[in-house]
Amino acid sequence: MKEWKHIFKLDPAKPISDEHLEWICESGTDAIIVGGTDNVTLDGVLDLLASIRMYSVDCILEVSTMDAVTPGFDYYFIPMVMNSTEKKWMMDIQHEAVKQYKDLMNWDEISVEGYCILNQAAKAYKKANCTMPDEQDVVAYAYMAERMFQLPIFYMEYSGTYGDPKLVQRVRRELNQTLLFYGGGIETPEQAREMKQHADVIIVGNIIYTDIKKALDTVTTIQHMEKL
Ligand code: 1GP
Repeated sequence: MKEWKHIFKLDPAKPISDEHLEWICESGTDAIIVGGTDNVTLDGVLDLLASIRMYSVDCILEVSTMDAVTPGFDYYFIPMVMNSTEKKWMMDIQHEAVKQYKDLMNWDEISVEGYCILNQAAKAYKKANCTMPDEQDVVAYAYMAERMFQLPIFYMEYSGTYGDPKLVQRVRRELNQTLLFYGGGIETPEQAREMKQHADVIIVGNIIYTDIKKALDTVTTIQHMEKL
Protein backbone atom coordinates (compact mmCIF):
# COMPACT_ATOMS: atom_id res chain seq x y z
CA MET A 1 0.00 0.00 0.00
CA LYS A 2 1.32 3.42 -0.94
CA GLU A 3 1.99 6.16 1.59
CA TRP A 4 -1.31 7.92 1.05
CA LYS A 5 -2.49 10.63 3.47
CA HIS A 6 -5.31 12.39 1.66
CA ILE A 7 -7.73 10.99 -0.90
CA PHE A 8 -10.62 12.64 -2.72
CA LYS A 9 -13.68 10.51 -3.42
CA LEU A 10 -15.65 11.27 -6.57
CA ASP A 11 -19.13 9.90 -7.11
CA PRO A 12 -19.74 8.76 -10.71
CA ALA A 13 -23.42 9.64 -10.29
CA LYS A 14 -22.68 13.31 -9.53
CA PRO A 15 -21.76 15.80 -12.26
CA ILE A 16 -18.52 17.75 -11.96
CA SER A 17 -17.19 20.38 -14.37
CA ASP A 18 -13.95 19.82 -16.27
CA GLU A 19 -12.44 22.77 -14.43
CA HIS A 20 -13.27 21.42 -10.98
CA LEU A 21 -12.08 17.97 -11.96
CA GLU A 22 -8.77 19.45 -13.04
CA TRP A 23 -8.41 21.29 -9.73
CA ILE A 24 -9.12 18.08 -7.81
CA CYS A 25 -6.70 15.96 -9.86
CA GLU A 26 -3.94 18.58 -9.79
CA SER A 27 -4.50 19.50 -6.13
CA GLY A 28 -1.67 17.40 -4.77
CA THR A 29 -4.03 14.83 -3.24
CA ASP A 30 -2.52 11.36 -3.17
CA ALA A 31 -5.27 9.58 -5.06
CA ILE A 32 -8.84 9.74 -6.30
CA ILE A 33 -11.36 7.08 -5.33
CA VAL A 34 -14.26 6.63 -7.73
CA GLY A 35 -17.14 5.29 -5.73
CA GLY A 36 -20.72 5.83 -4.70
CA THR A 37 -23.79 4.09 -3.37
CA ASP A 38 -26.68 4.89 -5.71
CA ASN A 39 -26.92 5.03 -9.49
CA VAL A 40 -23.38 3.85 -10.12
CA THR A 41 -23.32 2.80 -13.77
CA LEU A 42 -20.58 1.54 -16.06
CA ASP A 43 -21.03 4.61 -18.28
CA GLY A 44 -20.66 6.93 -15.30
CA VAL A 45 -17.52 5.13 -14.11
CA LEU A 46 -15.97 5.08 -17.60
CA ASP A 47 -16.65 8.80 -18.14
CA LEU A 48 -15.01 9.72 -14.86
CA LEU A 49 -12.09 7.35 -15.44
CA ALA A 50 -11.40 8.87 -18.87
CA SER A 51 -11.40 12.38 -17.39
CA ILE A 52 -9.18 11.49 -14.41
CA ARG A 53 -6.76 9.65 -16.70
CA MET A 54 -5.80 12.99 -18.27
CA TYR A 55 -3.83 13.60 -15.07
CA SER A 56 -1.12 11.60 -13.35
CA VAL A 57 -2.87 11.14 -9.98
CA ASP A 58 -3.49 7.56 -8.78
CA CYS A 59 -7.00 6.38 -9.51
CA ILE A 60 -8.89 3.79 -7.48
CA LEU A 61 -12.22 2.13 -8.16
CA GLU A 62 -14.17 1.33 -5.01
CA VAL A 63 -16.35 -1.50 -6.20
CA SER A 64 -19.99 -1.10 -5.22
CA THR A 65 -21.65 -3.02 -8.02
CA MET A 66 -20.26 -5.69 -10.30
CA ASP A 67 -22.02 -4.05 -13.26
CA ALA A 68 -19.67 -1.08 -13.12
CA VAL A 69 -16.28 -2.77 -12.85
CA THR A 70 -13.83 -2.00 -15.63
CA PRO A 71 -10.10 -2.38 -16.26
CA GLY A 72 -8.01 0.78 -16.39
CA PHE A 73 -7.80 1.83 -12.74
CA ASP A 74 -4.53 1.72 -10.81
CA TYR A 75 -6.16 0.03 -7.83
CA TYR A 76 -9.42 -1.63 -6.86
CA PHE A 77 -10.86 -1.45 -3.35
CA ILE A 78 -13.41 -4.03 -2.31
CA PRO A 79 -15.51 -3.08 0.73
CA MET A 80 -16.63 -5.64 3.31
CA VAL A 81 -19.22 -4.01 5.56
CA MET A 82 -18.39 -5.40 8.97
CA ASN A 83 -21.41 -3.92 10.78
CA SER A 84 -23.94 -5.02 8.17
CA THR A 85 -26.61 -7.40 9.44
CA GLU A 86 -26.57 -9.19 6.09
CA LYS A 87 -23.94 -11.70 5.08
CA LYS A 88 -24.41 -10.46 1.53
CA TRP A 89 -22.36 -7.30 2.21
CA MET A 90 -19.61 -9.11 4.05
CA MET A 91 -19.15 -12.25 2.01
CA ASP A 92 -21.63 -13.04 -0.73
CA ILE A 93 -21.00 -10.21 -3.19
CA GLN A 94 -17.27 -10.77 -2.89
CA HIS A 95 -17.81 -14.51 -3.36
CA GLU A 96 -19.80 -13.92 -6.53
CA ALA A 97 -17.12 -11.56 -7.88
CA VAL A 98 -14.33 -14.04 -7.25
CA LYS A 99 -16.36 -16.87 -8.79
CA GLN A 100 -16.85 -14.86 -11.97
CA TYR A 101 -13.62 -12.92 -12.32
CA LYS A 102 -10.97 -14.85 -10.41
CA ASP A 103 -8.77 -15.36 -13.46
CA LEU A 104 -8.83 -11.65 -14.28
CA MET A 105 -8.06 -10.45 -10.78
CA ASN A 106 -4.61 -9.01 -10.19
CA TRP A 107 -4.09 -9.05 -6.44
CA ASP A 108 -1.27 -6.52 -6.66
CA GLU A 109 -3.99 -3.98 -7.48
CA ILE A 110 -6.74 -5.17 -5.16
CA SER A 111 -7.26 -4.26 -1.50
CA VAL A 112 -10.12 -5.32 0.73
CA GLU A 113 -11.48 -2.62 3.06
CA GLY A 114 -13.07 -3.54 6.37
CA TYR A 115 -15.86 -0.96 6.44
CA CYS A 116 -17.55 0.19 9.60
CA ILE A 117 -20.40 2.56 8.72
CA LEU A 118 -21.12 4.91 11.61
CA ASN A 119 -23.70 7.34 10.28
CA GLN A 120 -27.25 6.02 10.44
CA ALA A 121 -28.38 8.58 7.88
CA ALA A 122 -25.81 7.48 5.27
CA LYS A 123 -27.17 5.80 2.17
CA ALA A 124 -24.65 2.99 2.48
CA TYR A 125 -25.70 2.37 6.12
CA LYS A 126 -29.30 1.86 5.03
CA LYS A 127 -28.46 -0.09 1.89
CA ALA A 128 -26.26 -2.56 3.77
CA ASN A 129 -28.79 -2.76 6.60
CA CYS A 130 -26.20 -1.90 9.23
CA THR A 131 -26.50 -1.81 13.00
CA MET A 132 -24.94 1.02 14.99
CA PRO A 133 -21.91 -0.26 16.88
CA ASP A 134 -20.92 1.22 20.25
CA GLU A 135 -17.31 2.06 21.05
CA GLN A 136 -16.41 -1.45 22.12
CA ASP A 137 -18.00 -2.88 18.99
CA VAL A 138 -15.97 -0.59 16.74
CA VAL A 139 -12.77 -1.43 18.59
CA ALA A 140 -13.57 -5.14 18.19
CA TYR A 141 -14.23 -4.71 14.46
CA ALA A 142 -10.89 -2.92 14.05
CA TYR A 143 -9.17 -5.70 15.98
CA MET A 144 -10.85 -8.32 13.81
CA ALA A 145 -9.91 -6.45 10.63
CA GLU A 146 -6.24 -6.58 11.60
CA ARG A 147 -5.83 -9.77 13.55
CA MET A 148 -8.53 -12.08 12.27
CA PHE A 149 -8.86 -11.07 8.61
CA GLN A 150 -5.52 -9.28 8.13
CA LEU A 151 -7.18 -6.65 6.01
CA PRO A 152 -4.96 -3.85 4.66
CA ILE A 153 -7.58 -1.15 5.45
CA PHE A 154 -10.09 -0.45 8.23
CA TYR A 155 -12.44 2.33 7.10
CA MET A 156 -14.42 4.38 9.62
CA GLU A 157 -17.17 5.70 7.37
CA TYR A 158 -19.30 8.62 8.55
CA SER A 159 -20.26 9.62 5.01
CA GLY A 160 -22.24 12.88 5.12
CA THR A 161 -21.51 13.80 8.73
CA TYR A 162 -18.43 14.64 10.78
CA GLY A 163 -17.50 11.79 13.08
CA ASP A 164 -16.20 11.37 16.61
CA PRO A 165 -12.46 12.13 16.74
CA LYS A 166 -12.17 10.43 20.16
CA LEU A 167 -13.44 7.18 18.69
CA VAL A 168 -11.03 7.48 15.76
CA GLN A 169 -8.24 8.06 18.28
CA ARG A 170 -9.35 4.99 20.27
CA VAL A 171 -9.41 2.81 17.15
CA ARG A 172 -5.96 4.11 16.15
CA ARG A 173 -4.51 2.41 19.25
CA GLU A 174 -5.88 -0.93 18.04
CA LEU A 175 -4.15 -0.95 14.66
CA ASN A 176 -0.51 -1.59 13.89
CA GLN A 177 -0.50 -3.10 10.42
CA THR A 178 -3.92 -2.31 9.05
CA LEU A 179 -4.27 1.26 7.77
CA LEU A 180 -6.95 3.42 9.33
CA PHE A 181 -9.06 5.32 6.80
CA TYR A 182 -11.43 8.03 8.02
CA GLY A 183 -14.18 9.52 5.82
CA GLY A 184 -17.16 11.72 6.54
CA GLY A 185 -18.12 15.37 6.74
CA ILE A 186 -14.65 16.89 6.43
CA GLU A 187 -15.22 20.48 5.31
CA THR A 188 -12.58 22.60 7.04
CA PRO A 189 -8.82 22.57 7.57
CA GLU A 190 -9.43 22.07 11.32
CA GLN A 191 -11.49 18.94 10.71
CA ALA A 192 -8.96 17.58 8.21
CA ARG A 193 -6.17 18.15 10.73
CA GLU A 194 -8.11 16.69 13.65
CA MET A 195 -8.96 13.44 11.90
CA LYS A 196 -5.55 13.11 10.24
CA GLN A 197 -3.91 13.19 13.67
CA HIS A 198 -5.42 9.74 14.25
CA ALA A 199 -6.19 8.27 10.83
CA ASP A 200 -3.54 7.24 8.32
CA VAL A 201 -5.67 8.50 5.46
CA ILE A 202 -8.55 10.96 5.34
CA ILE A 203 -11.14 10.75 2.57
CA VAL A 204 -12.88 13.93 1.41
CA GLY A 205 -16.02 13.60 -0.68
CA ASN A 206 -19.13 15.72 -0.51
CA ILE A 207 -17.54 19.14 -0.05
CA ILE A 208 -16.03 18.78 -3.56
CA TYR A 209 -19.55 19.28 -4.90
CA THR A 210 -20.66 22.02 -2.53
CA ASP A 211 -17.56 24.17 -1.99
CA ILE A 212 -14.60 23.24 -4.16
CA LYS A 213 -12.26 25.80 -2.59
CA LYS A 214 -12.85 24.33 0.86
CA ALA A 215 -12.21 20.86 -0.55
CA LEU A 216 -8.87 22.01 -1.98
CA ASP A 217 -7.94 23.61 1.35
CA THR A 218 -8.05 20.17 3.00
CA VAL A 219 -5.18 19.04 0.76
CA THR A 220 -3.04 22.04 1.63
CA THR A 221 -3.70 21.42 5.31
CA ILE A 222 -2.49 17.82 5.13
CA GLN A 223 0.55 18.80 3.06
CA HIS A 224 1.40 21.44 5.65
CA MET A 225 1.05 18.90 8.48
CA GLU A 226 3.48 16.61 6.70
CA LYS A 227 6.11 19.32 6.56
CA LEU A 228 5.95 20.10 10.28
C1 1GP B 1 -17.67 8.94 1.63
O1 1GP B 1 -16.03 8.70 3.33
C2 1GP B 1 -16.36 9.41 2.18
O2 1GP B 1 -17.60 7.58 1.31
C3 1GP B 1 -16.30 10.89 2.38
O3 1GP B 1 -17.40 11.37 3.13
O4 1GP B 1 -18.71 12.65 1.44
O5 1GP B 1 -18.99 13.09 3.91
O6 1GP B 1 -16.89 13.77 2.72
P1 1GP B 1 -18.03 12.80 2.79
